[in-house]
Amino acid sequence: MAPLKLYIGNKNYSSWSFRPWLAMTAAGIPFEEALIRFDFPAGNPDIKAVSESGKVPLLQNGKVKVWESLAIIEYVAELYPDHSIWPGGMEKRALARAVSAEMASSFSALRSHCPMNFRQQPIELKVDDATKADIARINHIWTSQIAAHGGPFLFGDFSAADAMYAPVVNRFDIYGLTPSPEAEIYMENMKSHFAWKAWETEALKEPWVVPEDEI
Ligand SMILES: N[C@@H](CCC(=O)N[C@@H](CS)C(=O)NCC(=O)O)C(=O)O
Repeated sequence: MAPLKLYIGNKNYSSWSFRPWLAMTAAGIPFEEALIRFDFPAGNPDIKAVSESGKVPLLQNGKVKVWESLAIIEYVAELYPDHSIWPGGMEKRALARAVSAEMASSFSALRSHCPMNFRQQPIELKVDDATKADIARINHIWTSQIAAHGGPFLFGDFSAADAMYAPVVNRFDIYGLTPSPEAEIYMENMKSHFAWKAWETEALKEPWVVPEDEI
C-alpha cells in the first residue's frame, strides 16, 4: 500500500499545514510530505494541480484525496484508531472537537493581523479590540480545559486539539501576546514537544519570504 502523502505549504508560514502535520507526527502516523511553496505573486499553480480547493494541506491516500485540515485529522483518526489522535472518553472527545471546530471557524482578527512566522524576531505588537477579544476567548479555552483535565496539554496528553491551536502558540509568542501565566506554561509545553521542534527546525531553514505574512 502506498504511504499517506501530506501536501503542505511553506513550514515557516503555513499555519493550516502545521495542524495535521503536527497531529500526525505527534501520534506516530507514518506519512510522506510534499511541500508546495506558496510565495508566488499569483499563487503557485502546483497547488491547484493537486488540490481542487486550491489550498494546502491536502492528504492523499491512494485515490482518496482529503482537504481541509480538520477533515484530514478526522480521516487519519479513523484510519489509525489506536493512535489516540483525539482524547479518550466521549465527553472529552466532544469538547476537543468543539474547541478544534471553533479554531477552524473563528478568530479571524488574530489570524489576519498576526500571521504565523517562525523566523519572526519577537516583538511587542499593538493589536485592535477584535484581536484582543480573540485572544481573551482563546485564553479562556486553554485555561478552562487545562484546569479541567490537569494538563500538560489541553485534554491531558497531546491531542488533535493542541495541533489545531499550535499556530496560535507561535503567534502569541512572537508578537508578545501571551495572555496569562497558565497560557505561558501551556505554550512552553507545546514548544518543547518533539513534533513542534521537528517542524520549527525545518521552518527556520527555509529561505522563502512571503511579504504579506511579514509584519
Ligand atoms: N480551511 C483550510 C485553509 C487552508 C489554507 O488557507 N491554506 C493556505 C496555506 S496556509 C493556502 O493553501 N493558500 C494557498 C495560496 O495562498 O495560494 C484548512 O483548514 O485547511
